[in-house]
Amino acid sequence: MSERLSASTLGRLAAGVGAPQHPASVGIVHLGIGAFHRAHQAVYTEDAMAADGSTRWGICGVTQRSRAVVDQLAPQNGLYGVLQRDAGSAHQASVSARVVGAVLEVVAGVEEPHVVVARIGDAAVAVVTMTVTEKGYRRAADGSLDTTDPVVRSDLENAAAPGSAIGRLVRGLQRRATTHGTPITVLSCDNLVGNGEVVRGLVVDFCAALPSPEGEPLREWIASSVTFPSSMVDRIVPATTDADRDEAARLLGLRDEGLVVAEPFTQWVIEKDFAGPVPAWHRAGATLTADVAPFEAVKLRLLNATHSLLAYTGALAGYATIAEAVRDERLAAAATALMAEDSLPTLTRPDGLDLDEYQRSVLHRFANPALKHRTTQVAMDGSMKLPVRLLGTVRERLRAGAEPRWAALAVAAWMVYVARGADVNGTPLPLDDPLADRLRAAAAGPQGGLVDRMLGVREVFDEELAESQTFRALLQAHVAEL
Ligand code: CS2
Repeated sequence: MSERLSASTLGRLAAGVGAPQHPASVGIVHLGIGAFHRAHQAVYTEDAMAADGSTRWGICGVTQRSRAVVDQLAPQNGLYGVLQRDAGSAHQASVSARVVGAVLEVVAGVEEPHVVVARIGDAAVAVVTMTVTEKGYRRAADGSLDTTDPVVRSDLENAAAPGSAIGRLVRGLQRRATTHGTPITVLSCDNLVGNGEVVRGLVVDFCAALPSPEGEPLREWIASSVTFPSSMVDRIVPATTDADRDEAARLLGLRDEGLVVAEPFTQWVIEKDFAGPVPAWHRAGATLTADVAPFEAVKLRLLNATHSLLAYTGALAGYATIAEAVRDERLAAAATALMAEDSLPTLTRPDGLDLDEYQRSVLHRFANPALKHRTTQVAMDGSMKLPVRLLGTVRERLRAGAEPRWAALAVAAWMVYVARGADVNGTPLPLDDPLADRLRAAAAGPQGGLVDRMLGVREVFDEELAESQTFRALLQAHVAEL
């Protein structure tokens, strides 16, 4: 049994493993320190510090609900490894490892909400980044803040112990506003359309729901001192397994409970709208631009949409991983057609991006057999993901008089996934979704009425989609075939 990775054992790190930076202080608070943040923004931040020699961009990572990441990282002084898995040549996958030191603190949000508020309120902190997943924003069906949500309600009433991501953020901003008032940048890194605008809107909703002597001055301060740039993030980061940790122990020479695994590809496009200083992310490979929207649409509608198609059709067909699903010729053909026939006509080409090459690269990345990205992992939270990655395409194609056949296949496969709850071999498929009970209730009943019942779930399908005869007919034909 090898020793555990930490500041005191770092000297024993195996030769050839990339060594970490040592930031001197915290300059970023990150809400939602899951595997994705550790393999993406934290790596860019570490590389940015290495590029310009700055040491002020240590990260204070906050867990949303569980304290698992605190238990993984606190005994390791925030250090963790990133295992990069390349598909490699036909015979040999290759793997490389580095240790990242950008995370200086990890806070369990549920246990220490006051620490989160104080950290966001700290004048040395200039950036809050967020990966709280689609459901973590607690939006109502119309996209506004769900003020009927009990956690949001409690955050509105009680300033001391906020439990929602938006509550923590706004209470931290309030601390800044009422102490030193130093401007700050809030940067969402979740897969949402216009994620910066979304967060700004939710923050404004939160302020508006506060009693006006409290909410109004806060809203004004935020309008003048906080920016909400949008950003597009991309890197495939499957859930870490025990086998990954065992392999990392051999590679690092030290045991690492905070390990994350990722593909070689990584991309970050950030809207250049900062309220104060930010790390030199552009020197670490990030693209700063005036308009993120075209990049974001390309990523959501080509990559994420196709991911969901492969996840539902693949899981139903009994494939455990995305790489296995995309090796099935019929599924690969459907994925290719979804991108080329349905998504592509809705996209504007971002400067410097070749969209044909992009589509090929998506399939190539999905086919990486070393990643073992589970279809059921991508299938999670379908009710939150489908509207963002598929239904926009469906709506626009229908309006253009076209039949979004392949996007409809993805949606139909999701409906069947929910209804059947098992793959072709009878192996159960988990329904991990905040609306799980509602979806199960809608799916129950004869298969003939499945599409109608599912289209009635207003949190997912608006009236326009639910009433489209074309969409309904496409879904019915696919469900009958699946
Ligand atoms: C995936 C994404 O789980 C999912 O829904 O589609 O997490 C995907 O791997 C990332 O967005 C890639 O950047």
